[in-house]
Amino acid sequence: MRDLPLTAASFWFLLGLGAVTHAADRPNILFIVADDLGYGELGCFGGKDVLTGGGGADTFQFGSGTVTVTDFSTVQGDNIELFMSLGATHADAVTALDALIAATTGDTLSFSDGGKLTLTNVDVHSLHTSDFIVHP
Ligand SMILES: [Ca+2]
Repeated sequence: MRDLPLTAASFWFLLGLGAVTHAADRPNILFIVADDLGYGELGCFGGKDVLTGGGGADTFQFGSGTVTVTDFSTVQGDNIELFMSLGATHADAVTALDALIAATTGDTLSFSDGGKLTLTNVDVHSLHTSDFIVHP
């Protein structure tokens, strides 16, 4: 019987094939433990996300979609971290956010990508850019 030459290419191919087979053998399973959570409440199924903080300083994170923060408080030092591009630089992003705050009446910030962030019982117009963490 003649030995097959094991070239570097065939070695890496077989190694990669083994990795694909191995990955397919193990499904990815994510367990989410929650109390009283229905499928319609998840944002991925069209639900609205509701965020509630605690009594101290909280950072609420917002990237897109429809999100309601129920207890935002500047007195407690809460802030909102925005995961979206509002400008090419940090200064541009802050300027755009400042303009958005100035143009907003009521409790909902509406972003150009369709995202809506509602701060229950907060007049968004009273907020400052320092209440937010922005990224370019
Ligand atoms: Ca808080």
